[in-house]
Amino acid sequence: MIKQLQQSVTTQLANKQIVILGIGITGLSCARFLHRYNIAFSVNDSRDMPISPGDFKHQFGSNTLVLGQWEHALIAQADILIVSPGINIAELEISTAIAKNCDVIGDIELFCRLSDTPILAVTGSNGKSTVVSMLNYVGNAIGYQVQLGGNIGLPVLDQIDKEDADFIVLELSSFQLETVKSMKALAATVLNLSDDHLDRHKTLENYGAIKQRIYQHCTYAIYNRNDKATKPNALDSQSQSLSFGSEQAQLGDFGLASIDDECHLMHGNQALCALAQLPLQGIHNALNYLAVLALGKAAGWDLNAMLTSLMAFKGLAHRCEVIESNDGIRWINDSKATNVGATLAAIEGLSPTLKGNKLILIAGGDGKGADFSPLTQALTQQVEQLITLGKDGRAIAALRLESQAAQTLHVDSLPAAVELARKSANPGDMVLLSPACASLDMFANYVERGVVFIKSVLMQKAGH
Ligand code: UMA
Ligand code: ADP
Repeated sequence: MIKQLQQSVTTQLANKQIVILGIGITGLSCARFLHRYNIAFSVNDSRDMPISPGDFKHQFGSNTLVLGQWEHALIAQADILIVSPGINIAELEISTAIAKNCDVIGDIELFCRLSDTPILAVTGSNGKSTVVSMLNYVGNAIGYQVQLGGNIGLPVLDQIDKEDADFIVLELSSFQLETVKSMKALAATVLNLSDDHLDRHKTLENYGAIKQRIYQHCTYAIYNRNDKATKPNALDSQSQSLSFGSEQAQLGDFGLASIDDECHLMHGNQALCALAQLPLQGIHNALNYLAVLALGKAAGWDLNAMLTSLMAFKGLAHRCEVIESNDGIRWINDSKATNVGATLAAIEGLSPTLKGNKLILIAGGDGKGADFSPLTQALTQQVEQLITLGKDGRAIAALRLESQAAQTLHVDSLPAAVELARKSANPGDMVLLSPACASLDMFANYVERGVVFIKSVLMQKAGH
């Protein structure tokens, strides 16, 4: 495999002018990869000091580094431009500099051109990290060599020459899919679609069309029957489709059914197991389980073996994560809910467990241009008290009824929100941090936001 890879790299990349845009996680992995294979490249990053020039020289020798602005002349002479996902090439400063015949790609596209490892590809507005982590866990547990890469924070070019893998599971964001052209996934899915990243993609239609690129030339297209925007618009004649959804499924598809008053995962009309037997609860997680089973089935994995190992998968931090607390209040950290769809899923998934107790929601942050109105019903009917913060917190608060004004408060920090929630919560009540917004207006990322939340909860518990 490595020998083959060396050959493909030489054929496709030697003697080309290669410019990497952005030197974050992705850009660094691209630079490391090219350097490993002795391919010359330049890097351009518009920030002043994303890496120190000394560090760059130490790692990458005499390859060029230009920082502090977009360098038109450098971009213009590129044969291949490898763009980091967070960089919007529609920005005039970049788009006007790109030469007509330049091959504009991302690290995922480069990976697809160089590797023949079968790909299980996952996108969607929510649930990507949960689904790819479960799939990776299950695949390895049942005896395959499975790698995990992509938007989850593991750049694919760091994986490409590690060891021969049976499968690679890719988490793909819309930013990454924008530059994907030649992926031929063994199985691909769009889990769901709701407003996200509209500051870059402008409309939900455009965002949805970018997500659809995951299905290009795939063998199995797996879609969510409950969300028609996930259904493949067009498929190659040799592609097959499979689906999952919250109602009873047709033969071969995946669904849910109530048996003896208990929700069961189903494959066609065959009951697989009760949802209650699996660790992650809520309808959104039931759909995640079905997506994992459908992807694994498409890869030829044994359904029963998958179910057995799914029982041991405990879920990821910052996604509806219960904070261990002995004050009787149910504190839930859902800091990863960076869009409206995730917050709706949390409220709808957790409300049935309230059993008459009240739900206090902490929400707000940077809404990335999203329309918050799909939250209206949940905010007015299921949330007793709403505490908002951040840049767009007041826009979320505005969805509440006038009669709820006394129970709708805006604060200027997350510890202040926790303090306020603590004062009004009684044992049995739930305090849910599920912001429906990105964290970047107040925190480095959602992890820091989640950690601040947990610390504030635990500090109060200790009586600080
Ligand atoms: N940069 C510029 N000018 C700009 C913007 C960025 O020069 O206008 C430079 C920055 O100075 C920095 C580099 O670009 O040096 C950062 O590149 P990037 O924003 O693409 O981020 P990476 O560090 O490469 O991380 C990216 C993904 N980030 C984004 O898509 C914003 C990571 O997803 C991903 O884990 C990683 O590649 C590996 O694949 C993060 C994310 O927030 C977790 N993703 C979004 C999401 O999940 O909603 C899409
Ligand atoms: P992503 O990688 O797409 O951001 P995560 O698995 O990290 O997805 O979860 C992000 C947020 O979405 C969390 O708040 C989580 O509880 C919620 N979530 C997980 N699965 C789903 C789903 N299928 N539908 C809606 N929300 C979901």
